[in-house]
Order: sequence, then C-alpha cells, then structure tokens
Amino acid sequence: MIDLRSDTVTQPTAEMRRVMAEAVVGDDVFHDDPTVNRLEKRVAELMGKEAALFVPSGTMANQVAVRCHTASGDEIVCHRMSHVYLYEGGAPAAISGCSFALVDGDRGMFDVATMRQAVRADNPHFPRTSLVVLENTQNRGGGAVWAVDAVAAIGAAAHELGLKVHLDGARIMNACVAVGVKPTAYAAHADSVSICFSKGLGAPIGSAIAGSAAFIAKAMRVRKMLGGGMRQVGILAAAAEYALDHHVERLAEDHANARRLGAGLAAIAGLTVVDPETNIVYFDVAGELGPASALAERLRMAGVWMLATGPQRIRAVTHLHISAENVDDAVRIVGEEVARRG
Ligand code: TLP
Repeated sequence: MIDLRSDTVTQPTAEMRRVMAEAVVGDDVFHDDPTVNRLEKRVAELMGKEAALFVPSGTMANQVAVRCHTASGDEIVCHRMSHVYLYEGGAPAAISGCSFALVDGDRGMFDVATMRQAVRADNPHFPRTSLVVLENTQNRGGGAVWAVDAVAAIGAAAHELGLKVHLDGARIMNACVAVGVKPTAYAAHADSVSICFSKGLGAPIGSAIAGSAAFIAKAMRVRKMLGGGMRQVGILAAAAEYALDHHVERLAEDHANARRLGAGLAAIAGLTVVDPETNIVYFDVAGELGPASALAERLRMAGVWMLATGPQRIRAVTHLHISAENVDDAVRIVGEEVARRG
C-alpha cells in the first residue's frame, strides 16, 4: 500500500526507536524529565523564543495558544482554510469561548489590508478581536509557504493594533527547507509558534509551542487543564530530538517527490493539480470522472491511499516512507483508474 493520506502516517524508524528506548526520563509534570527539558530548550532556541513546552499534539499546541492569548467572547482572525478553524473540533469555541472572523486569500494566505478589515472596532456591540492565527505551511492551501515579508507585515500590523499573533507551524520546517530560512525568520513576528514532530519529521507523537517565558508559564497551566501534562514523556521527546537531528534536511526529498507526483497527475486528462510548494498535493477530479470519494476508494483497492477532501478534490501527501519509485507507481495507478472510468 502506498499511503499518501498524510505525513502523520509515518512510523518511527528502527534508529528512532532505539533512541526512544534509551532515553533518560523523569516525571515531566515535576519538570524532572531531562530529555523533555533539553528538547524544550532546543525548541526555544530554534524559534528564538524565551521558552517552549512539549505537548501531545498540534491541536493542543494551537488550543493552548488560543486559550492563553484570548478571553471568552473574543474573536480570532484567520483564513477560512485554517486548521485551527476547520479541523480542531470547534475547540476555540468550546474551550476558549471564541468566535472567528474568517478571511479569504490565495492558498490560505492573506495580506495586511484583509486582516485590518477583519479586526473589529472597539465597541461594546462587537466581540473583541484579540488574536491572528497564521498557518505555515498552509495545509488546505496545498502546503503553501508564506513569504517571510508577508508574515512580518501582518505581525507588525497586528501588534500595532494590540493583537497577538500565533503561528501554526505544524509544518514550519517544511516551509523553512523550501524557502531556505531559519524558523526564527517567521517566528520573530509571532507571539507564539508551534511545531509538530509527528508529521514530516517522522516522530510518532508530539508537538511543541514556543513563546515568552510568561506565555509558557500560562501555557503550562492550560496544558495541565486540558489533560496534556505527561509523565515519563522523555521517550517521546527523544524521538522529537532525533527527528530534528535527522529528518529536517531530508524534507527536501518529500518536496521533490510532491513535485514529481504533481507533474505526473497533471499529465492525466481530467485531473487539475494545485502546484505543490512543499509535500502536499491537492488535485481536482473532473465531474465526468465521478466523485472524488469514489475514485479515492478505487485507488485504495488498487494500492494507493489518498484522501478525498471535497466532492471533487483529493489530497496526497509525501513523507519519510514515500520514494520516487512509489510516486511513479502511484501516478501509473491513478492513470489506470481514471482511464478505467473514462
Ligand atoms: N493535520 C492533519 C489533519 O488534522 C488534517 C493532516 O493530516 O494534515 N496544524 C496543521 C496545519 C495541521 O495540518 C495539523 C494536522 C494540526 C495542526 C494538528 O496536528 P495534530 O494532528 O497533531 O493534532
């Protein structure tokens, strides 16, 4: 099975498992886990922030940020294709009592003027706008990468308006490898930034959030409240450290494979590909080929697993376990299944 559903499907490699097995651990709720402490220090440095916190998932990273930066009744500005809005079970409303002001823009990104329009005037009739969330890379935008300048401009305007900025950096290392910048280039313009180790970086579990020392002190309480205070979690922090040591530069291979996949799919009549910028490939299936879900199901039977993410849209994500040869096989199988239907 060529599993292209997500980069979250990766399995820890033998070497990563060895490092996990040998990790020195302690009770992290008592701050006793040296491996977690080392990882958090490293993430803080990587992001150019005072402190960082290990959390179980990217969703918790985002929700901790939302809860810390907002008060009940506040409004969050983000793109309508953002993960924090679309895919987190309504958590900002449920956990933090926040509504959203959703904005539009190419591939999940937006500019300062668009952001400004979404910010409410200070008037008791309106919710209080308190937070802007950016996502880099932008998942639904096809792994789109923000220009550093664009993030800087939004950060500056948001701060001038007294708003906080959270950067959902689930795939920030993909963005950095694609553009050739350090994470600090983006993180410098945000009050908090997350990173996921369990996506393209190949760890089994875990994310981190970085920000000021005061923010992280608050975040620690929210993490506990959400049930994310973990004990001998150094075994997972060790996987994250291993991922940062060994799986960052290789993201370029995933990006090359995504381009290869995009080009192969684009050559199949009836498919329209969103040009991949990193490791996520979206394509639209022409109506006469039937619904995307039916094609995705036939592909699965034929050995290629992709996700139908809309009536005519399919997503395929390259990762650690996908080779150029797998991509060529996947393209051939998609071509055969599309032709069978036609
Ligand atoms: N994204 C998953 C699904 O939830 C859609 C995927 O397969 O792409 N931010 C971004 C930008 C994400 O893409 C994801 C996961 C998260 C946050 C949440 O991370 P987890 O799954 O660790 O909670």
